[in-house]
Amino acid sequence: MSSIRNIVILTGAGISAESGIDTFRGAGGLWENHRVEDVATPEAFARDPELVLRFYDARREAIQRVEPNRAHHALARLDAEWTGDLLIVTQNVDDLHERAGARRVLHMHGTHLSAWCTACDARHEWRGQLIDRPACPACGAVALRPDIVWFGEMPYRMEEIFGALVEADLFVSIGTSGAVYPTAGFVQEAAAYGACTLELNLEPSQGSHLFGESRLGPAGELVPTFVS
Ligand code: BJW
Repeated sequence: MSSIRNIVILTGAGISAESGIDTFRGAGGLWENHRVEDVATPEAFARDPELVLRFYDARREAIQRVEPNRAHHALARLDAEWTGDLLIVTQNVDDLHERAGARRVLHMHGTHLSAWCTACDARHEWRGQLIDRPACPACGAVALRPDIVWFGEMPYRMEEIFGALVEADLFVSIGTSGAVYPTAGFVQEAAAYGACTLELNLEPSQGSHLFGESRLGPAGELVPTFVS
């Protein structure tokens, strides 16, 4: 690692699996027989807001009952100790990186613990339910939705992410299937600008062949070994 100064780490649902949160596309990845692609869209919310809000209320409640695992703690240690640039870009909408102590975390797909008012654009920390259609604390409109990036919407802070990928000496992808864009393209972007690339995943992702190195196994074992 001696020539490495700038690190970008991408995390996906697999890093939280050992905390007890189901991944999206593995066993248990369906919710009441709905695929994530059928509930995580603005069209699904317009068509059946009750279904979508019930889905997110259940997930918001579930993530507050689980704890960070060894992989989250290992990354938090790296974050605390690494003196170069480091950015943990997570697709996850839980707060397990932060609860493990990581500070340099960017939630590109939003977070369960925030509600977004589509009337006045305010964001509010939110731990309870949305199914009762509460009013926005800022403007009073009944226009709150989960602060989650759905299919067809632009992920958050893309400019910052691409800036970090261009500068990265090392890009590490942990626990993500490579089935969703734009994240599936990050490895090629980083490699094109000269980064070494490493995948840590339970099984080969869709873009596994694009990585310089791929290590297979549970994140709770692979990530502490990588960090030490
Ligand atoms: C373990 C493990 C253990 C298990 N240890 N590992 C056609 C072609 C190309 C693109 C498109 C297309 N049609 C539409 C698109 C774009 C679309 C897209 O990608 N669709 C695909 C389905 C094809 N993308 C979008 O719409 C995105 N926006 C966009 O593209 O804007 C335009 C743009 C253009 C250019 C630049 C920038 C932007 C938005 C995507 C929003 C995704 N939202 C979701 C839902 C939010 C969360 C929620 O509802 O709760 O985000 S979908 C869902 O998938 C979630 C995740 O963040 C995301 C990725 O899933 P992830 O994390 O990879 O989980 P899994 O389950 O897929 O994989 C888990 C992995 O872990 C597996 O590999 C396991 O093996 C592994 N694992 N246990 C280690 N213990």
